[in-house]
Amino acid sequence: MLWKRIAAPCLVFVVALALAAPALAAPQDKAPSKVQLVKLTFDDKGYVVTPSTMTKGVPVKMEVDLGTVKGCMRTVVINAFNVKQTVKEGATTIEFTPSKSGKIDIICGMNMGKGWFTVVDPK
Ligand SMILES: [Cu+2]
Repeated sequence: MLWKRIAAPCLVFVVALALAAPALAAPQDKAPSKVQLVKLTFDDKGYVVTPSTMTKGVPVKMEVDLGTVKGCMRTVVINAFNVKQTVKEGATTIEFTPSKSGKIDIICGMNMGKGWFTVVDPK
């Protein structure tokens, strides 16, 4: 019977495809590397980063609070990571990846406002 000779290999092929499909469909890109969310505010002493410790090599999203960070303080400079960004309404996130550990300074564009945070090596 001809149909059996054709159907059997066909069936094997279909089963093999079904088994392979989940592997093929699995996303090839790795899970997105985690992001460190921090907040930048300003008090009577200067910039305040919360939390004040970040991990080296992990991308940072720094959300700037326009309610306390005002005027020229909105030009945020982090020389260690080549960051110089002026935030404004609708664009309050500063993104960078800490490439070295230690005490990192934040200053405003005119070197008036000051603050700092700490970067630690990954565990
Ligand atoms: Cu300033």
